Amino acid sequence: MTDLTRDALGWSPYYMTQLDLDELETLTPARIATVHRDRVVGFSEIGTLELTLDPGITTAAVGVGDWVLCAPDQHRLVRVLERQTELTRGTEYHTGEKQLIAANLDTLFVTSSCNNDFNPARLERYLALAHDAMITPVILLTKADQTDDPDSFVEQARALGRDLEVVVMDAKTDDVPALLAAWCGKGQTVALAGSSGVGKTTIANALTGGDAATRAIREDDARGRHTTTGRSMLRMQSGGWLIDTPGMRGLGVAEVAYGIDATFPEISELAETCKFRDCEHETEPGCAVQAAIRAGAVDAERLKRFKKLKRENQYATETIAQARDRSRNLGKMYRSAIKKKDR
Ligand SMILES: Nc1nc2c(ncn2[C@@H]2O[C@H](COP(=O)(O)OP(=O)(O)O)[C@@H](O)[C@H]2O)c(=O)[nH]1
Ligand SMILES: [Mg+2]
Repeated sequence: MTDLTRDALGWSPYYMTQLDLDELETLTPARIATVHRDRVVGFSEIGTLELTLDPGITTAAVGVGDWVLCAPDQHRLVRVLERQTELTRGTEYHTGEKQLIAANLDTLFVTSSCNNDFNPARLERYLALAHDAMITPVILLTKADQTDDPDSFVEQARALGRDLEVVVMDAKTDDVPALLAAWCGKGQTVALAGSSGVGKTTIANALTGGDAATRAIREDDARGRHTTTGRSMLRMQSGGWLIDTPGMRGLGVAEVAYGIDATFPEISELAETCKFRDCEHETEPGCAVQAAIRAGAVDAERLKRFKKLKRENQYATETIAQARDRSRNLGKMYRSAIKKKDR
């Protein structure tokens, strides 16, 4: 891919200020488009670069969407720049490591359909992950053509947040790029999250003008082995970038307490005014949340889901903390064993 400016790739002062003068003169910024097991592909002002990693940088430490500095003559990736946002999943319970899904996203399209797939708890989970990462969530409701009452789905979706943007569509026949233009302009980066079958690939294809589903597979076939993680950054026709990852289904929540509060602002704000700091919002005296439920200002179902998500997050957060302790101790043990051997 050629003739791309840094701005077109999503560059901003946030990244620029991380460079010192020397780096500015000698290194080239590139945005990671694909991560393979042993090397990565980046887009830059001077074209597409195949990069090998300096010792100390693993493909686990660099993700699709990352801004990096590289020495293009040597095809060398030197440094990963600090991310503006990172979407992670907390699945690596044995090590406590968070797995990066996408770096430097501006918008997460949380996708569901106007049918049985519509599940408030699942949508709130994605909203919590997005809010926690400071990524703007937008709810996309597909299959508007398969219901008599798309408005009721829109209404239910809007109730899942404050000032939450909701876009309803028939992804197969509507002008999807026009409907999503506000988030897909030059240099903007988006990703699609949602269950299998809701229309993510259909929307991705409409935005990129290509066949996103088959592209990743072809990359594998060409080499005769599975060399990609299946994650890549695709250019949208509107000038933005779509990060296409298979890791967007069934995300667990961990260490996203802030994001959960931000997803349920009507509850978390009231909770501050409860009589007891550790109020469980059940039968305690002076509970502002229960009072609001009685007054009809807060949805009792939202409270149930808020509490459930909090519990899940707390459990996962503790499990991860324990795993981190364990692997830290294990590391200490190995190091002291090696020292003893060397002596
Ligand atoms: N009727 C209708 N079908 C849709 C819509 N969006 C997607 N589909 C169909 O739903 C199926 C699953 O879509 P796909 O994009 O593969 O979903 P993904 O698993 O989320 O990537 C395909 O057969 C699509 O053609 C829509 O808005 N309306
Ligand atoms: Mg798909």
